[in-house]
Amino acid sequence: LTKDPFVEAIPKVELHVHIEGIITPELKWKFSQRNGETLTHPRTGKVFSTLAELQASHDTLKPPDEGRMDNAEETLSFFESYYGGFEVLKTKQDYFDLAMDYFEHAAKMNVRYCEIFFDPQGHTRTGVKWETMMEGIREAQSKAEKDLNVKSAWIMCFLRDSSPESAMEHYLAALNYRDMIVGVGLDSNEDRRPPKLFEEVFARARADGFRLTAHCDVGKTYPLEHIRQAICEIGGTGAERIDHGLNVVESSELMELIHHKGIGMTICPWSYIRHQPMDEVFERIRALFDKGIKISVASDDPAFMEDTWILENLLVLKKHCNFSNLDMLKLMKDAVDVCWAPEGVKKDIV
Ligand code: ES4
Ligand code: ZN
Repeated sequence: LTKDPFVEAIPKVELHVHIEGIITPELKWKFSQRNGETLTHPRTGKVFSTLAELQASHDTLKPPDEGRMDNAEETLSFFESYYGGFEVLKTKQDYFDLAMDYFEHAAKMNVRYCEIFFDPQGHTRTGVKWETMMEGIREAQSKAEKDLNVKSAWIMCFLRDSSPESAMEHYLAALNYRDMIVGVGLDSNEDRRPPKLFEEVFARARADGFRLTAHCDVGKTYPLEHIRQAICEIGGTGAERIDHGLNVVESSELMELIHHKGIGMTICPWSYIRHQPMDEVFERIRALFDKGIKISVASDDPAFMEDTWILENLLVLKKHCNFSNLDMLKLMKDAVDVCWAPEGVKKDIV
């Protein structure tokens, strides 16, 4: 990707990035060394005795044409590796450093405001206390605002492959930190887990003043019915944004609804290129844009997508959708429109 001073300079809003998607092998190594923990392969139990070994294991997540070893025993699925990585986070300092790593990257790319996903259920199950996690990320958030001019809010995601009861329990616990949290979402494995399963917690969150979003159709194709529930039903009248959901282009009815309701779609090109043909990905994104749907481009999990941040996602999109500088500005303006910052903050971004 060639350098693009115009895109670099645009003040940015990032609305789809997982704090746990920042965990690189380098950060894992740093935290485990600092905490005196041994890192082991989750399947084989083999101890990683060097950073290079850990990096090699992480590399197995790359798409098959990039040297993936097809050794079934050693090759972890994306979710195994991703959620397994939470194990390295033990202390408030770990959470602080992780969040600062994101904020420092964000500041360099002129991100002025971001909404960052976190998956509390993935952390409580490793035995981490809410306070450790929340106070660590809270301190990083304050420091980023003060020293880096990056403002932020958090979106708590429920693991859709866990139970609705667990989601509700975590929702209630998170209310102690509600000043930090702007919305709730749904992530992890979508297989046979439609959004309506979580209606109780979505309805409660909406009644309590949280904004709603949900991941749809990540990586694989899931039923359009999941998107329909997300945009029409959850929380009573449907979510205000959807995360991914590129397969809506197969339904003119859903496209119409998203457009009509002014629902924002967060789009993370590098996440799709891993699984789908380039042409198809960019044709689909182009179709959403041409329809006038509000798109917000973001990075999803930079550590798992060969170090691609919001800037690289914007650049690959510009190139393959043939977007002009003006189109790129339109994308950023739409991101501001669909973000959940207070009006005063929105005015400062643009
Ligand atoms: C995720 Cl469904 C999904 N895809 C990619 N990254 C994720 N992080 C949490 N859920
Ligand atoms: Zn995501």
